[in-house]
Amino acid sequence: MAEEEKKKKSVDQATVEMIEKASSDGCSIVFERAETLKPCPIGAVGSCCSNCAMGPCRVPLPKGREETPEEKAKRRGICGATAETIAARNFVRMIASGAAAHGDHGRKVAEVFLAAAKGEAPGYQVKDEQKLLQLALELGISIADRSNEEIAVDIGELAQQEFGRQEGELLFLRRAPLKRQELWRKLGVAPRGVDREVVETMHRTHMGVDQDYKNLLHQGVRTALSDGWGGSMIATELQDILFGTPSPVFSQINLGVLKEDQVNLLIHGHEPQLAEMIAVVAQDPEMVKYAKSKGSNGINLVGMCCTANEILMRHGIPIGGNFLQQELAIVTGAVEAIVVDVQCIMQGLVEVARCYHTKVITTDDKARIQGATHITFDEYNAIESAKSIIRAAIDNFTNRTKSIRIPQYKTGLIAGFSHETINYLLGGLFRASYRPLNDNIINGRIRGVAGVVGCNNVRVTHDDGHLAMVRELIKNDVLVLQTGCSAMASAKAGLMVPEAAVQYAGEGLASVCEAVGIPPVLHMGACIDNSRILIAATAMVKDGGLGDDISDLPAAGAAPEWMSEKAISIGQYFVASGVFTVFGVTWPTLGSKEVTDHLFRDMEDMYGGMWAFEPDPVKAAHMMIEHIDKKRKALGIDKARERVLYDMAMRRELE
Ligand code: BF8
Ligand code: SF4
Repeated sequence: MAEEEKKKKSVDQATVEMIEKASSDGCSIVFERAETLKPCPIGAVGSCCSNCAMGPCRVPLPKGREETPEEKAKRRGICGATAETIAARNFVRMIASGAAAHGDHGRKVAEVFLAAAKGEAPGYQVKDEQKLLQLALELGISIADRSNEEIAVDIGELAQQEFGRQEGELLFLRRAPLKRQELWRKLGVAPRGVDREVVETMHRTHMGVDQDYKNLLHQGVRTALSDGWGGSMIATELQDILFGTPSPVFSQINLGVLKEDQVNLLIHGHEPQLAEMIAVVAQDPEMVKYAKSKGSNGINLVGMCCTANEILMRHGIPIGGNFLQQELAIVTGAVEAIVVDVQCIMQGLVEVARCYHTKVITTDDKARIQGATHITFDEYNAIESAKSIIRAAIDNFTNRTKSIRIPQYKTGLIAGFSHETINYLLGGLFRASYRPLNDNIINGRIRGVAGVVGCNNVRVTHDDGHLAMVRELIKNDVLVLQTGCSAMASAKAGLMVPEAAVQYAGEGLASVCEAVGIPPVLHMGACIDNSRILIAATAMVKDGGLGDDISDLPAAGAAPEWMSEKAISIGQYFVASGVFTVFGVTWPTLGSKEVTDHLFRDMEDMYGGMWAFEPDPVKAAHMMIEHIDKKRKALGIDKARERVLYDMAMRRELE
């Protein structure tokens, strides 16, 4: 592989080194598969329908020119479905799948939560009493003279009902700014139950049902809202109560956190109930003793993908890396077991593991992988389940074969910026508020706020899009909130420590970060925790001075390296909540101008937020900044920023 070619695969040195090692070990990984398997250009833009057995029908646009009206009229599937219908159907199916993934995660948390409250899931109990009581009050559940468990049972039952709710609307919609709630009701997109919206989308996109692209996209919005203000939010809230609300915590990230002399147990996936229990049991002296009996120096627990974010936020457990590094962790030759549950787990792991001694252990009965070892993680017998998983990893320590090489890269980071933490850090324990943030936005030191989230995608240089965008934003005084694999990219590059403010942020943002002692880029958790960003945005609105709806805020969102259907659901609920949201890599409706225009333009008139597509991350950052400035102007605070900048120029002259 030429040096340049390797550089293009990743900007992360640990990743580059392991790609090289994989190739010299003769082991096929995602970066290599991406070279031989190119994306289908027709499917990539949403112009292929496979919803019935008369197809698949491909309806591509003519290459390199506009289509004629005659061509457009003929661009239809066998059933007569237009290119618009096909693109819209594909798009809203992505939303349904993403919302289903987040929703099912939320449902599982609710189940464990309820079981824990009833005393049926030993090992789990309420960790954050304050949040439990607050949520009970919010949901109208009586707390007088009742035990935490009794209250939790009521909350758990109510949460479960949200999935199967047949009519009315999701309870957490009430958390949004009033104006936003009214808009959703007026437009008819306030979601009923999470399951109901997902099922209806699947029904509507079945052959021969909904064949009006605007009507399809309308249902897509409703489904996405059932994710952001439903499934994901339920997951985040109940996880916080059960496992603790995150607060600032220091840790380290990148493959260099693996330890040659210890049993390395990687935990990968999304649902924290497994990871939480493994984190506890791995510290059990009996387990540590067993690990030592095999010649190791202990057990090193390392996270991967969103599960990593969950246990990082709550326990400071180090992160091995983001999505495109999952196979590479195995390539180090030092991983005894990679324990997985659901979502973003590449089937390729099993093939890569065959090159080394690593055991891939699946734990969720709904997510098995051929060739992996399956050990069911039973939440009702969690401690024992966790023990047998850890024992399997320990037993594998003596089987190490291939040369071990752990890339010596790891970076420090501060994580744990939940909504509660931000509120407290800014306002103090007794007067927790977003006031200082709003004030600094109004006075122009902070230009605005951006959520930069989402995946890695092997079709673009690993981590490059995230870093280029985030650096550009903070340089221009935009405070960045992050989740998912995007957060990990910034953490690896050293953007999530307070010192990064002076080094990379504009003077205004840097001065605020220094005063409060926070990094310019805040880690808010896993992808389901994008619901925390919705809550933070709402808190900003409620604190006053920045308009009366999320769409008034000088804010924007982005997923520069997205790949998952979950990302589309997230993007759509951000847009429908009033946020301008720009995606990179590729855009799945480009096969239809009408559908794309509806998402990119009409939605702004409808929701005050809209989609955009820009593969160049720096250009995308400037689109976000432009949108932020537009909102500042509408709020009448654009002049304040000019004054702040002038002051600084003057200050420099004086120096
Ligand atoms: O839920 S950012 S690659 S790990 S989908 Fe997957 Fe994307 Fe990573 Fe987390 Ni989110
Ligand atoms: Fe083709 Fe229509 Fe069947 Fe889709 S639903 S595969 S467009 S015939």
